Amino acid sequence: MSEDKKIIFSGIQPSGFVTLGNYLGALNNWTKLQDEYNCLYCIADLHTITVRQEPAKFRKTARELLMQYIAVGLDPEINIMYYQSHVHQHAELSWILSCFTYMGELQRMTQFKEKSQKHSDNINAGLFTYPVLMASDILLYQTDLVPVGEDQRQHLEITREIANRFNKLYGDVFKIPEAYIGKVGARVMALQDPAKKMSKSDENKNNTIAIMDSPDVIMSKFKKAVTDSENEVRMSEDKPGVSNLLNIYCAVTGYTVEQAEKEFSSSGYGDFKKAVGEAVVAKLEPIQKKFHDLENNKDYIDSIIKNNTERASYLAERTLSKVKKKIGFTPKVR
Ligand code: ATP
Ligand code: LTN
Repeated sequence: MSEDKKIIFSGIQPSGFVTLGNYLGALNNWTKLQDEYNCLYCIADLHTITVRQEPAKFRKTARELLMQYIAVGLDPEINIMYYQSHVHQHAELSWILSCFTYMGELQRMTQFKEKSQKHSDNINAGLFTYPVLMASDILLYQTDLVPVGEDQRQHLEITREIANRFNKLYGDVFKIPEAYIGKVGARVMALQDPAKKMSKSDENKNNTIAIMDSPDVIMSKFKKAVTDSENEVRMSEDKPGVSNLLNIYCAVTGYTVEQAEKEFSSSGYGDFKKAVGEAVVAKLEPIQKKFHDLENNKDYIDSIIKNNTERASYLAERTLSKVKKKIGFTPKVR
């Protein structure tokens, strides 16, 4: 890591195949940052167990997520990409910071409210303290910027609160991070229900496009996407389905909304949806190819995991040991 570059940290949960929402809201933006910043990207597997996982499938999904990081263009020699559960400092700092976080703050988190509604049979304490673990991820690396989608903004705010609170008590221990939210693709909505965000753990697979979906599947999901009773391709709050498709189209092609509206000014929804599907298929094709190449390269992936875990652990330990000292824990006798 070069000392003069700012630090970027982010993560994605291995809770399923990466969606077009994750790609446009997060991964695609990350690939543009790797030269200018020192970037760390974790596979947030500790966060994932806030919802029950089937062990074999979980392990496979986590491995595939790392391969998708690489396939979208994140260079594992430049960026530090690793599993959160391999770096024990995350869980340790999370306990410490949970003692500097108030119940009231956590109760206000919309993700907690949403997830506890969705998993009403398993509202566990981890789901509640999820933002503290996320704050620990970020603060461990003295992060300057956190590129995430709009849905994570609130978690960033609480991270800053916790860091400021800690710093006030103990001096400048943590860098105060800022959210870094891309404009295009910041929030991709579910195709069948554009009032909610596209989410990789959604049970209705017609709501999501996985970046590994085949061209046929992608085309058919766009064909089924909800629009409205008009037949006018226009960005508008009262046209959430069409607006979402336009947003996707612009994000993958690089066109502005005005350009896209003009392009489809005399098209019906059928043609419009087909064009959106085709643009997405074209964008994902090279990613899918790279992913399949990586599937045949087990040793390479293993070596990435080993090296990057070591790099992350070293940095994480620097902050954690400082935190422990400041708090007044008794030093180990060597
Ligand atoms: P889950 O379904 O398990 O909650 P998710 O698909 O919502 O997963 P996360 O792992 O929580 O995704 O998020 C990974 C990254 O993708 C985050 O930076 C998040 O802001 C971004 N992201 C997630 N969903 C969307 C979306 N629909 N639009 C834009 N960005 C998104
Ligand atoms: N909670 C995030 C994933 C995540 C993350 C992080 C993002 C875990 N740790 C640290 C940014 C920084 C999510 O669900 N998108």
